[in-house]
Amino acid sequence: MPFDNLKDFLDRLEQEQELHRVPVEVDPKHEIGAICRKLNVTKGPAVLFEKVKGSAIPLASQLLATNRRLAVALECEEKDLFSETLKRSARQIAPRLVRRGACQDVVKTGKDVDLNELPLATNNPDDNAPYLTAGHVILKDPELGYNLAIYRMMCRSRHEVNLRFIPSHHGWAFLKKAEERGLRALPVAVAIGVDPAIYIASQFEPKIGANELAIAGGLRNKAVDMVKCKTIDCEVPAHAEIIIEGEMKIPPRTGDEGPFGEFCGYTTDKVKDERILTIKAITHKKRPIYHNIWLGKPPHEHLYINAISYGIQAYHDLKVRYPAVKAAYAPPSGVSIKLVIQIDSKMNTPGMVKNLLASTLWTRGAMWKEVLVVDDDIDITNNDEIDWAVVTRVQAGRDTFIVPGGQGSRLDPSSDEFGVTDKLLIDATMKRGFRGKVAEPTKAMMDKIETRWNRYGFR
Ligand SMILES: Cc1cc2nc3c(=O)[nH]c(=O)nc-3n(C[C@H](O)[C@H](O)[C@H](O)COP(=O)(O)O)c2cc1C
Ligand SMILES: [Mn+2]
Repeated sequence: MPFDNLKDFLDRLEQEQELHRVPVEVDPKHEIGAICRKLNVTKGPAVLFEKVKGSAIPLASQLLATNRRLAVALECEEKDLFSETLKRSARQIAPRLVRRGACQDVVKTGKDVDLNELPLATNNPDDNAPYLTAGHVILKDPELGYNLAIYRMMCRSRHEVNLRFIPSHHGWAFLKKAEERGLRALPVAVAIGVDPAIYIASQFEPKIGANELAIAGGLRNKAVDMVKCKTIDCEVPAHAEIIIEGEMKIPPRTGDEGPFGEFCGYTTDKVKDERILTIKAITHKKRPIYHNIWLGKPPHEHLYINAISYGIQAYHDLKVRYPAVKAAYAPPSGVSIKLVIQIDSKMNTPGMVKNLLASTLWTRGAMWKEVLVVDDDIDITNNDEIDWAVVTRVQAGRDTFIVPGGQGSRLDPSSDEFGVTDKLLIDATMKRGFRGKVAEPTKAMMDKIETRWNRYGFR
């Protein structure tokens, strides 16, 4: 059964002993961020801060910060996360319009709009201001349809935030379309606190015009119900906890944004001139829950979700040319610029892996800085196994390649100011002449002990 809203998901997490409630008051400035950092390092539970200083609204964080919780969100086994997400994201179910939504139980417009009523966190010490990090931005265009993606927002005042559209992401293209159509403003709807399928779908990067809300429908196997916004021409998930309705003027007004602790683990030192979103309405449930995403030094949840969503994208790009590709994963410690590809070892024909490695350079916006290909006995979600494959199956002179000075991510602080970086490609598969035979119990024996596990007294 799909989750109908964030509260449903929190209830399930609580049943699974994956949610911790904090009853004492916490400070959204730095204290919540420090607790999130510790929970990331210790692989602790999701957390609901019931009393946040300065706000009447509780704050949930760390929702999907482990593969275990991702598996709870997708109601599958942890070991099937990649294959299930691949299968379900391909089966798209379009959102449908409904007349009423609990997200509009309370409506505040005009002078009543006050972002300070939300428990916006300042997660890291160098962040310039409180940031809204879990705003699911929904844009609509007559030709392109809907787009769903999380874009961070820096709080500027009671009714203004900076909204960061980068050229490689779709918000930018939707704004350009609105400009071409001669609109005087781009309507921007922001949903905070949604069913985890929508959160996960927001991190898919299908080509422009593809609808991430339909991917969410596929992931949850049920259409997302949408209601019309109160003040702008857009629709939002009816079950969301909180909705922000706003407009980006055309041409946009801009203002300083940053510094901010980025997903790659570093604070960008640059303050950038970014677009400003003017908020026309805030609507919410009667007793809403706010959602915060902590970003900074890995590990953190953004990287766990993108490990799968970006892995699936690379998989689709490569599978058409290389049928041997079985799965792809962007390990969280590799901050979305490291890719691990698993191949069907029986199909490892001479030279194929080298061609495959070279072909990865253009996938996912050419962001990859390190790419490994491994055999199908390697669990690509497990760094221990990946390291083992590298150290026992690679001869560096023969199996690694460097592509000097390629285009990569500007957020990698070791690249130059244009994001130019060397790329490391590693064939970590067993090649002809490999002398090892893996020492482990048979599959039959492993299956047998699995069925007896409780009888041995293990949990
Ligand atoms: C917490 C968080 C903050 C993000 N902030 C931004 C941002 O400010 N700008 C951006 O372009 N992408 C940001 N992203 C990444 C996008 O949400 C993600 O790449 C998405 O799939 C882009 O979708 P699009 O191709 O439809 O634009 C963020 C992701 C997360 C989880
Ligand atoms: Mn998109």
